[in-house]
Amino acid sequence: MGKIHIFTDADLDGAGCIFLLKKIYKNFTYQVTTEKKFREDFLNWQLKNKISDFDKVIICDLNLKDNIDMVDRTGIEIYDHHSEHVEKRDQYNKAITYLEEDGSCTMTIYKEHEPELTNYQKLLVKLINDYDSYTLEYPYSKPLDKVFWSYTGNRVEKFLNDFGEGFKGFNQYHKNMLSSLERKTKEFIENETFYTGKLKVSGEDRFIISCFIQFNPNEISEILLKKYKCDIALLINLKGKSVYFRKRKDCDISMAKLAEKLCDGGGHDDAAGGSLNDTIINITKLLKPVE
Ligand SMILES: [Mn+2]
Repeated sequence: MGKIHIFTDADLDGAGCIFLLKKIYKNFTYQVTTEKKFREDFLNWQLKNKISDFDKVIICDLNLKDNIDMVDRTGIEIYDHHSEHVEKRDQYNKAITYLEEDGSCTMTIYKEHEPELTNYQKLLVKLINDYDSYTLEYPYSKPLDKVFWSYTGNRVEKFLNDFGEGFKGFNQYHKNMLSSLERKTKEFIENETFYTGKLKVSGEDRFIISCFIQFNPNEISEILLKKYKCDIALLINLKGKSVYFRKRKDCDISMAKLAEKLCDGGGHDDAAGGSLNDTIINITKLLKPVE
């Protein structure tokens, strides 16, 4: 087997893809990127590498809807599950594509190759899929995502070290981290100032809840949506100059589309992100502190 290089997304699902591809291909190089950084990373990689020198170049869990022209090349294999990308699968001519509306890209790869896994490893795949689809059927999937984001440096390697043999529960380090995060989140919800107001989206007034954050956006937004009975949570990370959106489950607006419209972002229907810009700042000016 020749050389393989993989580009994967920076989140838990992207790590799950590497976990499965290791069962399928054993040896490869990989790099972690994001939907936003992909174009630049892929072009930079090509300054030093030629696709034809590789047996294949695999790209997984990245919504390439705006980059199809760049990646539709012989020798490239693409796995993805983002609906906006799947919708455009007919635009590919040369690349081999596995574009399916699965709960996660990890599941897309699993279904395509069905690698031999132990029961613990199958459970890991289920948890990643449960988390990425935000079905949250299993109590361990959310904590698993938190453990993943708690890693510093090379998260994928650390994740593979801890869970390469599958999910056998959390170790003491994971448990300590999770309880400290829980404490921090609780304190944040109790003490932080939140802002609320109405924003017209798709012709209707939507109730927004907003705050500044630096950690745990998924959980904090969920708590806020419930507590303040709002449609959309808009969380702003000033340090990271980024914005995070999450909607309540039965709200009919796609956060991916909203993020794209407001701040050149993207993601999923339930949650999405983008960069902090003037549009977002102007929206926050309309919001008032919750009393
Ligand atoms: Mn994914």
